[in-house]
Amino acid sequence: MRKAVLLGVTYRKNNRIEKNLAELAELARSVGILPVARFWQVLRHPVKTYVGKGKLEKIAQYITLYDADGVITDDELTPVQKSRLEKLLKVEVLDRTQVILEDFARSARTSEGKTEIELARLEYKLSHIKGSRSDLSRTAGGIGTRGPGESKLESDRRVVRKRIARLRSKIKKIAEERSLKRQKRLSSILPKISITGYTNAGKSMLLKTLSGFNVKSEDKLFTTLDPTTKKVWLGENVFALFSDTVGFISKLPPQLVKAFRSTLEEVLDANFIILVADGHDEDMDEKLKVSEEILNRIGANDIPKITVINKIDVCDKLRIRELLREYSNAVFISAKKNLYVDELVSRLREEITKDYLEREIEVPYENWHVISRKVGIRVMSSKQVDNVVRARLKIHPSLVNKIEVENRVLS
Ligand SMILES: Nc1nc2c(ncn2[C@@H]2O[C@H](COP(=O)(O)OP(=O)(O)O)[C@@H](O)[C@H]2O)c(=O)[nH]1
Ligand SMILES: [Mg+2]
Repeated sequence: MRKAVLLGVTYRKNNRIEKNLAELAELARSVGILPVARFWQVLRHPVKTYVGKGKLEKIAQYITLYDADGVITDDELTPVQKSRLEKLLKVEVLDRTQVILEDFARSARTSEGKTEIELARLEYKLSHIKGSRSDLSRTAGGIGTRGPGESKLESDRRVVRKRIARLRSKIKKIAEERSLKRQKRLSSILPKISITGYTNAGKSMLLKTLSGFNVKSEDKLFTTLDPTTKKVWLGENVFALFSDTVGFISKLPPQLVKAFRSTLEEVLDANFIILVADGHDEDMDEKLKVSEEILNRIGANDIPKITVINKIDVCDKLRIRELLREYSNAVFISAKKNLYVDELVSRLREEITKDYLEREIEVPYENWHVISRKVGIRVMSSKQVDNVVRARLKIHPSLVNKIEVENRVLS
């Protein structure tokens, strides 16, 4: 699916539906689908075609007009609703749950997260095989294929159930190994920073802007990393690995809570957490509160965290003043317009090297390029005098001994 029309229903007149559709639009974009139009309808009760027949005619026109090849619904559909919509609109139909699953699948990096998402996908599939029996028998022949017989359905379900059982035991094993691996990664000198926050806060944009801070991309070692992790130069020879993470979602289908959690648990591998909030969103306070609760619940409360309020380019003066008062510890940026991102960078540089030890050393010039590029050494200042370089460094505790032994320490 490349271009989709978004569809929502609400059973009460309220303004949530517009926000839900806006969030759905962002979810669609993040999985590479362009939302071309949005429709919603106030209904008294659910109907078998999700929205009313009259509305569907209008939607069909828009599908043609915009050359859309699909429809995404804001709610999970029953198999009956899905097949009726596809039949009437003659395009592929996805529901919110499927798009979220796809989004999660793109964010998951650990095998635990990936497996958990595959499990959620299979469970979705299973519930849709189940429901499809009565549906198919009623519409058999009408959609060009014969409904599969009972035995085929039974065997389909058995295959899926078997796979689900296998995945469950795999997840158990992975979880046991994880704590071990985590220890190892945390002791690495190159810090890991997780960018977290609600969908649409600007996490991916921030990662993109930060990537622009790289002076050169000579670093072959990291070109094989997945696209959601970037090694970023923070100045003074300080580097960090930044990872985009799965976004929090307002209307998270209950059956996806587990998959979401385990995907999010990747942040437990981080040395720092950046919590991005959309300063232009009137629900920002609430969303920040929920985000912090979720992070605490997965056990991330002991990881240092910086709150970043984004999109200040579209906030008016009054709003900014209000935010400054409320969130005096936050960093205010526009990731898109690259406003104050350098301030965030220097704050991170300080955080990362907080426990580094300061030394002034004298290094023969021919050794300088090795030392000045070593991960774990922050170069505060340096001056070349004849054949030696005098430098003020902040050094990762694990490297101090080696540096002191190999060079002349001035102070
Ligand atoms: N005005 C403005 N829009 C932004 C800024 N950062 C991100 N956006 C927009 O917000 C939307 C969501 O951004 P994205 O990075 O995909 O959010 P994510 O879901 O958190 O990864 C996109 O339409 C971006 O163009 C910003 O600093 N200012
Ligand atoms: Mg994103």
